[in-house]
Amino acid sequence: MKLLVLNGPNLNMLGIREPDIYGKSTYADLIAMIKAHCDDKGVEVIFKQSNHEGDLVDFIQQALFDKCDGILINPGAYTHTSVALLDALKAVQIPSVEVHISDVDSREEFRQISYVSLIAAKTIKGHGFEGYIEAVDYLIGA
Ligand code: CA2
Repeated sequence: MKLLVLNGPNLNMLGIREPDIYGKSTYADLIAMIKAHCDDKGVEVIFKQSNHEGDLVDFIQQALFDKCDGILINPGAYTHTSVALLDALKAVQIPSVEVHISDVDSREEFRQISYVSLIAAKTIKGHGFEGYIEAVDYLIGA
């Protein structure tokens, strides 16, 4: 079992700004937490982050050639705008889970639109970093 964990724009800033919304822990802390959980479950995991939409599309396509069994994606603000990410996820036909650290439903109206949710098998919102662990468990069928 191999998973891709893909984070979109500004998630590399975790712990540096807006701790009231996204918490005090850093992107490196997030990766370490997911890696420890995957090691525990015997799951191979690849981590990618980019601030660029095209890079994220490339990483999704690469998951097909890397024979990934699942994609965990927090598309950041591209959640609310990107048909390209939706099309890429549709194209690779790899089961995906959409994760949002914050509860997007209780924030601005524009955050309540998600193109990625049209293909994601599950969307987890507002569970903080723990949402990524829940997504791993869902994809591995734990
Ligand atoms: O709640 C989430 O995980 C989001 O995907 C985060 C995105 C936001 O655009 C989505 O609506 C919801 C933004 C990520 C920005 O992350 C930052 C972290 C620390 C400091 C500044 C931004």
